[in-house]
Amino acid sequence: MRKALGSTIFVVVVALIVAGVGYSLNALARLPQTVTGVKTSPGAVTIHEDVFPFSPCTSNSSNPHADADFVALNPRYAQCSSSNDNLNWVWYSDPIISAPVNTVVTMEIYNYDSATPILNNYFTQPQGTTAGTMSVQIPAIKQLKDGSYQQLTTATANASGVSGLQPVALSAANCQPNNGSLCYAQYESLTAPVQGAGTGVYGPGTGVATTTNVPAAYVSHTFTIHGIAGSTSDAQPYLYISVPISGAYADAPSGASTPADAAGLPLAPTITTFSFTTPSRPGSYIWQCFDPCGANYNGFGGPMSTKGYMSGTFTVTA
Ligand SMILES: [Cu+2]
Repeated sequence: MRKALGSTIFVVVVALIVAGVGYSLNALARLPQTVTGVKTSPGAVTIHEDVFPFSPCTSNSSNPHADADFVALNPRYAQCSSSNDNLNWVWYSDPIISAPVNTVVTMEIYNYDSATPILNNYFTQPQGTTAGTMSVQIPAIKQLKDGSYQQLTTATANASGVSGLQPVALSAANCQPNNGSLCYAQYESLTAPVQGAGTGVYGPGTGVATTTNVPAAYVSHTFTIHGIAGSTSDAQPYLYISVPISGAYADAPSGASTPADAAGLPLAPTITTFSFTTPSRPGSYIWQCFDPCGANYNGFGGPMSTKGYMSGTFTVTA
C-alpha cells in the first residue's frame, strides 16, 4: 500500500513538472497573428520578414533599444507587444506563417542583425529553393573606420514623409507591397560575387572562389523549414527548405564601421530573397534558425529555444 502510494505521488510530481515546463514554455513563446503574405498572381504569394537584433519599439518607455528613427520609417514597429516578449532578443517579425498548397512562395527577408558565424557549413547554401538559388542584396558600405567615408545620399522625403540622411530609394519593384517605407536603401551592382556591396545570386557552385555558397562568417541566421513526412498516401508530404540569411553589411571590410542609427540598427537591411513551391497536400511544418545567434548554451538558448523568435510554424493549407 505504502509502495503504491509512493509511486502515485511520484507520477503526480512528474506530471506536475511536465505540465509546469509546458506551461512556462508556452507562456514565454511569442505568438503573433498568422501571416499569409501578399498575393502577387494566381498561385503565388510574397511573404515578408524583418529580422532584428532587438526590439526597436517605442511605446514602452523602459525599452532600452527604443529606436525612434527606425520607427518613424517603419511605423508598424512602434508598438511594443503587451505580452512578456523579451525586447532584448533577436527575432523574426512574423513567426507564424501559412500558405496554400501548390503555391509559389517568394520569401523576402530583410535582416538588420549582424553576422554570427555559422558552425555547420551544411546551412551556408540555399536548399530546396526554386532552381536551388537565392538572391542576396548587400547594402553599400559608406563609412570606413580609417575616417574615409561616403555620405549616404540625402533623400528629401521618404514614403513616410521623413526627411534627412537616409539611404536612397531602391527600385519600386523591390519594395514590398504593404510596407513602402522599407524600400529605402542603396545597393550597388555586384561585379564579383560577395566582394563589394551589391546583389548576388547564390546557388550550388556559386559564391566566392573557395566556397560554393555564402561564406560562413557572413551568415547571421538561417530560415529552415522542415517537418516529418507521413508514410500513408494522404499524410503530409516531405518539405525541406533552407537558406542562409546574410548579416547586415555582410561584406564590410574588416575594421569598417557600418552606418547605423543612434539605437544601433543598421540604416539598411541585407535582403535575402528566394522562392519555393508548397506541396500538393496540406501539412504542418516548423521553421527555425540554425545559426547560434541566441544566448546561454553556445548561443542556442534564449531566443533560439523560445518559440516565436528564431522559430515558428509554416502551415500548408488546403
Ligand atoms: Cu538566428
